[in-house]
Amino acid sequence: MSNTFDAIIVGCGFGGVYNLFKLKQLGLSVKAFDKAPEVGGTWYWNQYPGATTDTTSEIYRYRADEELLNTYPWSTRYLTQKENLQYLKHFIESHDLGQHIQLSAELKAASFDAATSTWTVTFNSTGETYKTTYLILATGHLHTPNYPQIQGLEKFAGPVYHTGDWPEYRDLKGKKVGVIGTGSSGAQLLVNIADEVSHLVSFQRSSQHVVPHNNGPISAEERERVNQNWDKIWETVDNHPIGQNIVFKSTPTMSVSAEERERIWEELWNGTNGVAFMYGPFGDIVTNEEANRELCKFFEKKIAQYISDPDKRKKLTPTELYVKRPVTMSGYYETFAKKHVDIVNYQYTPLVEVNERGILTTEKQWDLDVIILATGYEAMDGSLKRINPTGTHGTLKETWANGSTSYLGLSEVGFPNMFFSIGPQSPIANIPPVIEAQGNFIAGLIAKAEAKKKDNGDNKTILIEAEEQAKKDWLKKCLEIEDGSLIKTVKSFITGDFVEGSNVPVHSWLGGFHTYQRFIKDISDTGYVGFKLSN
Ligand code: NA7
Repeated sequence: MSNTFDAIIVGCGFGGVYNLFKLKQLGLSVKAFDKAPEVGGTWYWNQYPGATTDTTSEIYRYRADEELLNTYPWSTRYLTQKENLQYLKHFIESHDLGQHIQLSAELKAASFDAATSTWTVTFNSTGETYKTTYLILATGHLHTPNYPQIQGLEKFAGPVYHTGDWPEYRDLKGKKVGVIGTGSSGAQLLVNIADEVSHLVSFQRSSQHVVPHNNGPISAEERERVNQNWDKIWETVDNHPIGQNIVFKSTPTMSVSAEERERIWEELWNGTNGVAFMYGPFGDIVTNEEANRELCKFFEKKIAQYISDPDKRKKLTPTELYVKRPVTMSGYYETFAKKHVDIVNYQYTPLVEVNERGILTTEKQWDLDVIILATGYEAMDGSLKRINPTGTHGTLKETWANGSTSYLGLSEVGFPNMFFSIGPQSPIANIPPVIEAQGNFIAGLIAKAEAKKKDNGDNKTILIEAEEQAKKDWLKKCLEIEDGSLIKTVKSFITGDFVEGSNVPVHSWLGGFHTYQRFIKDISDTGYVGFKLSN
């Protein structure tokens, strides 16, 4: 195998595979690498019981492949981890991409050489080295697990697992299990293991609003309806703030009567998911505190319907606004109604330490056989910082000493011909459409550089680099939008400040997937403003 490529992609999850697909269409020589022994990225590493998409199945896929959209089967409203892996493998097979993929290859170093305008990348402890013109880091924005610093964790006698590092079956049958964290991973796990363990304790730093996702089988008729409406479905996705197949209206919450609100929310509770409450029939849930508090009251009533024990109810009722990543999982409150399922809310009984036997809180000692960390990720920039490529003026970590930055969530000044698939300041949304929007943009830029090289006729590499001013303007825009949103009032991976020691000016583009798509389309339509192409 030659050691020189036009493009190297790091990561073979949904992002890496899409970029491989696009760059092969340009006729480039491309190799995609992944440290895992299988493709799948997040869907390979997250094999904890119950791992499922929280986006509906018909839109958790590549819209670029219309034939596959029409023929590929799925069984339920939400895709299981296994189905996602199967889909990705099928996509790779149908487009004959497997020959361009190398697995069990962990990136160790990447550096840019200005004299030759090439990137040198080194894999594995064996030091296999490759040269490339373009480097795409598709390493996953939710990939590097967040292992929190919990006093005494290393003293625990039993195994400690992390939901984000769970590539194989683990036996929990009959065990006393403690789960720390209740984001989407924690909620899915708790519901799915409750009946096989002997005792389950959920340790919550802050309790979350959990809305049913109303999963169920997809009938042949429903599937046919989806097939008949593809264009309309993707139009809806393109107009939704987080890229969902949910109609998003601008109606202010308080503009309708209390009875009407109640009726609408009841309908959502019984038929949709958490996202529909945030970005659905009302347009101001994340911008108007009064509207948000009204919704929280509705959720409180719901929790009370499921949990009769007043102590458990208090611990399960969030005190924060409904602005975190919406957690959506049916059966969550029913699980806590079970006698062998307990909750510890740090707000009332803080964790003191982990010891050999389990977890000690200010209230009591919880004896455990297994501890599971469902504590999320060093989101957006964690994997990129670990790779820490060296550009023209130093390393990425040096560039990000005051917080991770980007231009458009996909490039960084000082790192020519290097791109991120979902870097910092990318939109928080249904992931496949964001991957496609960014992948199309990157492929367009590379096509432009390749055409320029051809026109020049000297075969000299064209360097694509974001301009400093364009990056500054972009970050200013991101900050302004964040300022106008209630999302910043609560810590989460979206705001980027929930991992100890993290340091970010603004983690995500909160203007919505719909506006981001239009914004980057305008940029590509006007000749990729903000990027300089030089050699
Ligand atoms: P999330 O959504 O980031 O959730 C992480 C959870 O872990 C959340 O409940 C956190 O509590 C909790 N956490 C984090 N650090 C700690 C410490 N130090 N102590 C106790 N609890 C902690 O990650 P997920 O894996 O669930 O989901 C990520 C995405 O994957 C999700 O949005 C879907 O798109 C799929 P907090 O709420 O911050 O108090």
